[in-house]
Amino acid sequence: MSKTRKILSIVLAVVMAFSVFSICTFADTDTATWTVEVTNTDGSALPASIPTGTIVKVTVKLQTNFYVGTVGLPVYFSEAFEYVDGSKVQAEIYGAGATRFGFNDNFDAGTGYNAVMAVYVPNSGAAGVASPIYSTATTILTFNLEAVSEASAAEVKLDASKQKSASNIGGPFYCGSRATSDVNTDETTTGQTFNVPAATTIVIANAAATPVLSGIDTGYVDDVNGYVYGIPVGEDAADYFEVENGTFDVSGTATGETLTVYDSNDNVYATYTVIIFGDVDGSGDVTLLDEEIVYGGASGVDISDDVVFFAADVDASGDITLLDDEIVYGGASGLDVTVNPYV
Ligand SMILES: [Ca+2]
Ligand SMILES: [Ca+2]
Repeated sequence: MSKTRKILSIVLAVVMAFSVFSICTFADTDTATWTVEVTNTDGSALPASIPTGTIVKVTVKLQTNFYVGTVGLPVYFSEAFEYVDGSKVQAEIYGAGATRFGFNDNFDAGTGYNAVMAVYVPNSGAAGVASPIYSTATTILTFNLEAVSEASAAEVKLDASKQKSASNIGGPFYCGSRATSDVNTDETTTGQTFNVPAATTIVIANAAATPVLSGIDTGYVDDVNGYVYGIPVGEDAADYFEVENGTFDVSGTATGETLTVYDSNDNVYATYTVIIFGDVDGSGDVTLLDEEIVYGGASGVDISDDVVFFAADVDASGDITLLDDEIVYGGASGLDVTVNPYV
């Protein structure tokens, strides 16, 4: 038995002892309203469908018209989800340092579901310990789940049938009620009305396979710089690349244009900047206008644009010199400029 389980067992034993003493007391006007929210981990709304591998955040809130006693909170989720180890946060219900916690991330949920079980017991000897009334919905538990397999309607839910009651005394879902904030007074653990929300259902789709962009013929993918090059002047850049597990388009064949890679769900996966060596002004060909810029760079004019600099360094030396200018001048005069000086 792990240390966590052992502590949980002790806490549960304490809870059971409470329930034995409290079973004769009913408070049928007491109402607890539970709320379950499933969001992205930053709290934003989930999209209509999430891919496997997505981490979602579950937030459980409680609102009461009574002073909150011992709480047992099982949260159920379809087997398409798995609890993310270490992700749970339990609220200090009875004041800072005045709450004893139990948590089981592998609670017996029955067929078709996994579950976590959170337990809160006031530490009656702690300074400042008091039962609160939650007059507004108050977060008492958050944890994360990972979507691990495809599902058309994966559920996250509380289960009203698990509520502790006179006829279901072993029910794990309960919230003790007190008449005052004094945690040393008797509490009732059955008889409260629980308002439990309908299950939250989530569509989990298989994650798109990772797209892989590669060059055809002289086409070259420079993943370090985010550039694509190796395209002869006057040729169509689209003919020099291909994508496995996706598609791509390219905005034009000139320095500074963009090649965009999409996954099989048509989501943008990556973008690259097109480089045509010697075409430093982005016109798509190599002319004396390009040569002027390279000559300026070789003469000490600062070329601060990384893309322009890369296209002007046609000998791949790492700086702009008169050797680059000579090559670009040749290109403007009809000679070939290498499509990839890095190979
Ligand atoms: Ca040009
Ligand atoms: Ca150079």
